[in-house]
Amino acid sequence: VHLVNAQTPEPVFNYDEAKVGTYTLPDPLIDAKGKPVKTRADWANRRKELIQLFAENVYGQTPKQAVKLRFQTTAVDSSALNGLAIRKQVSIFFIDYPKLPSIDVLIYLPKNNRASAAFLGLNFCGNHCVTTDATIPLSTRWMANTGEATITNQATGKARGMQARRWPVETIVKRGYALVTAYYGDIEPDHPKGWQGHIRSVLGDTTQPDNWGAIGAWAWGMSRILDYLQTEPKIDTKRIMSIGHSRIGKAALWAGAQDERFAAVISNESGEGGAALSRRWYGETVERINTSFPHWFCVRYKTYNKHVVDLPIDQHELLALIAPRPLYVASASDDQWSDPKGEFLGAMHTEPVYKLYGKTALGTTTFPTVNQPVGQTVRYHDRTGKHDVTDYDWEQYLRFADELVR
Ligand code: GTR
Repeated sequence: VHLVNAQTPEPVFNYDEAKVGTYTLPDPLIDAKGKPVKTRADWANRRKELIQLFAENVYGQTPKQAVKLRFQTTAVDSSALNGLAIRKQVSIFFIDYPKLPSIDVLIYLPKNNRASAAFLGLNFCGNHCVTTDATIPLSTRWMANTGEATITNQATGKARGMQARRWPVETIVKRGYALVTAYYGDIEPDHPKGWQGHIRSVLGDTTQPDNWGAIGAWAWGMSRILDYLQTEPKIDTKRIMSIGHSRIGKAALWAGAQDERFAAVISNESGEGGAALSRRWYGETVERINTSFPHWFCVRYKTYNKHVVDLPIDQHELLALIAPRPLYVASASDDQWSDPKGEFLGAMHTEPVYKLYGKTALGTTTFPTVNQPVGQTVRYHDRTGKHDVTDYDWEQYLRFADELVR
């Protein structure tokens, strides 16, 4: 992964369950005025309130104005992946902001007679790193330096296919799903000054403590890709899933929380500021993330660095905003920095909200053993291995999609 700021964990990070401490989580079904949320209609209001609370305190406000888009198909290959798929490349331009770079979308479509469900997820290192396909243009956008693959913040030929292992395109397409991806740095390069020349330089208000951060921008970008997909006849617009790993997983959750057109959300090791409860003192903390990555969240989030208990929300409520849609939260047992238990508990505490819809969320309060997926409308696994996206993870996501995103 690309660490923009070196991670120098200090003072000492807690990895001892006995030292997590006690905490009381805010109740998603008690509104800001202390009134209980009893019906789906009540929840519809509470939902808006929670989105506002996350905007004011965590991710910043997503600008509401509609932005005019122009979609330009730059390439189509009707026999990609040895004839298995249609590969399409589409650039999204901003009509009123011609200086902003386009979002360059790479799409693999199964050759079906019907519209396909799709996984929509941003990538870390350019569309050229998702596949070894040498006809995909090498992105010229800013990239974090990673040895030979990126030199002076530019991708080199060595970057081709670098993260192909994380994107099993062939398997996805064979299972009947489309894959839609774009480089997250097209929306905003991942460094403190990355907002300059990108969407946050033209929308939002930088003087405000709840001006949006990079995660907000990435989430917004996912919704703009979704806007494009609404026009793509080969995609079933009612079955588009938001998916993301780690920091991009945080964005995938925030995108799915705000934009109900996403039919389901998959969070792969999103950790702090994603699926993991903030009030647990375990692994990464609010203070650490705000220090390592000051540009990710709104300025007000930093005021909670030493006062996490004062947050009016916790991350289980972000997950609850996906209800009643299917949600997958995944952890890895060697990725304690992301706090697997905290991610499990985040998923678990969505239960009362799904219940309002007559649905079972996780349906268990027992942290599962490794490689044992659990849950119903909300699913969870803690696989063995490190911070990554593996075939095991995709196997579970495909089954989840087969069963729940029909
Ligand atoms: C880490 C960060 C995590 C996670 C991760 C990643 O350095 O502390 O919150 O976002 O990066 O994106 O891989």
